[in-house]
Amino acid sequence: MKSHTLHLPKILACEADRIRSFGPEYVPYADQIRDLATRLDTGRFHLAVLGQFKRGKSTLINALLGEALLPSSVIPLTAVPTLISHGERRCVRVRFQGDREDEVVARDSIPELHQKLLGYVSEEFNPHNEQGVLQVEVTHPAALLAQGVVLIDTPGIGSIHQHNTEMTLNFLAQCDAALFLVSADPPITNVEVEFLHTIRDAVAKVFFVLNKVDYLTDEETETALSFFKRALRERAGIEGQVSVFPVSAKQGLAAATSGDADLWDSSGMAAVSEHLIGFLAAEKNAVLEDAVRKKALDLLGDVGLRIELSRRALEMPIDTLEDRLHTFEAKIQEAELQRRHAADILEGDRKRVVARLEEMVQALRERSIAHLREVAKTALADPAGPDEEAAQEAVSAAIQPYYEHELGETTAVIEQGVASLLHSHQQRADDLIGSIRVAAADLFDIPYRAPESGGTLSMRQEPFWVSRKGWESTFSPITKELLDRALPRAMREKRIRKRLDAQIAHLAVRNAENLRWATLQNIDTTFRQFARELDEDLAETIDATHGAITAAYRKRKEHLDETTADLARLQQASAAVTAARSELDQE
Ligand SMILES: Nc1nc2c(ncn2[C@@H]2O[C@H](COP(=O)(O)OP(=O)(O)OP(=O)(O)O)[C@@H](O)[C@H]2O)c(=O)[nH]1
Ligand SMILES: [Mg+2]
Repeated sequence: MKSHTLHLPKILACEADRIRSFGPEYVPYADQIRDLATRLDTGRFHLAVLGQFKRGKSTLINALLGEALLPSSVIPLTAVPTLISHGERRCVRVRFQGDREDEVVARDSIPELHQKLLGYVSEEFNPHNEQGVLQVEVTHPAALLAQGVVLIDTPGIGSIHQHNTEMTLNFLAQCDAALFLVSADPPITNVEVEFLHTIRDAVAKVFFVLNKVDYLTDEETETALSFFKRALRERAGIEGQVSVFPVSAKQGLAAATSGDADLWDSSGMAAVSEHLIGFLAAEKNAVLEDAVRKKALDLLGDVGLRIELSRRALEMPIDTLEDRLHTFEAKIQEAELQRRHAADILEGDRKRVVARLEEMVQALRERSIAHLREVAKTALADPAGPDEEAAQEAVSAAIQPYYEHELGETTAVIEQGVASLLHSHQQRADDLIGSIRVAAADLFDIPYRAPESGGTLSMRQEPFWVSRKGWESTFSPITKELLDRALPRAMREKRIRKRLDAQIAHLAVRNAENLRWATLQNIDTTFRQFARELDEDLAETIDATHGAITAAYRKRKEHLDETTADLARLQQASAAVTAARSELDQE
């Protein structure tokens, strides 16, 4: 498999150069093939370290990096996802929600970077993520990262800090694989089992790690491992052989920082790290390469079709050519009409998604009022008598976790709905575009091979909500004006309740509106981009087929044809493309 890695980019680069030499109309194909080669070189792979709070996620990443860069602690700590990718120098970039500019620190001193991270990613110094950090990006020279993997430290789930759980759940869509950590001290919990179900729905590949085995004897480790594997089978529904890596991340980190190879081995970290490197070198590339190879074959198919169309158009009797050109133009007109119908349906679908969102927001408004009133009611039920300020505080504290959860749920529902709608539009568009190619090939007697890649690499197949910027609407807390409007404390409970109710209703409307607005923007952008890309694809296909035929036709009409030379050139190009296709086919 590794030989592919060396081979494929070279073949692609070579073909890109050759195709470029066919003429200016072939340059866009050459560029796309070159992009595919680059994509192989830079293919980034998101590997998230996930688990309940305090299982040692940050420590394990530090062990993999070989130094104590990420903050870790005995209290729930990581509050913001940290993405660590390869770079010559250590650098920390803090990205904020909204318009605030990134903060960048590039230093070689680990304690300084550690301190910087502590200020932004930790629950202690950035409680409830009050600084509005979106995520933190770190570059680091560790060898593992040079493979194109991005390690992601995530906030632990299930702690008293509910917003940390939400942050991680909302982040899952951006992960390609996960390292799921449990620890030897408490056995696997229900929260973990439930979380695992969610992870497996979202992520293609999960590795399992049992951490903190330094607390256990060898015998106890064996017992803990078989208990964990059984739980994975029986409670998390994971079938077949599961391998679980027993490790001590803490010892691994000590080994890495002191350069103690024996301890690195016995900590279990050597096995984890080798396994990851092996996986990245083999499976990761295999998946990416297969997609790239298919896409390259499709592009070569397009180039071949274009060449053959030009060739036939130069060769056939001019009357026949005119005839077929007419028939083909009628086909194109029909396809354009169908595309307009499809655009109308797409617009209708967009409106239906928006209507669904409006319904969800309406329901959320009502639900959130009920929920927050319940919070206020519980707070007011203090036996010492109703305390308005305490109730307001309780409501304030409940707002962020509540709306974060709701945001996650709304996103999931809308995302899924949009994805399946666009998927069927995509299929219809692929059929339409395919039918133009087939018609051209049929009319001009060219063998036709249907595309293989099914758009696997095209952007619109990627998660639609790739960027969550703008999603993290700042949840409105109780504002100063609302508090100031509050009357003196010595009021009867009923009046307090009434005032609180009004404040809650106001908050519910504002927060639901924030969520509605951010989601609406995402829906609109997604649909607009999608429609634009379909139109571009259609225009490209028409240019490749109709453009090639009419160019040849014009040449002949204007008696510009040096047909023999042209034909010889095209024949050569066609043979080269056929050879390249069969080479890629055998890869
Ligand atoms: N004994 C032992 N302690 C460990 C090990 N790994 C981590 N710890 C300790 O466990 C505590 C939590 O470690 P962290 O790395 O902060 O855990 P985390 O999963 O990142 O925690 P959150 O970010 O809060 O979810 C720290 O006190 C670590 O020193 C281990 O292998 N053995
Ligand atoms: Mg952590």
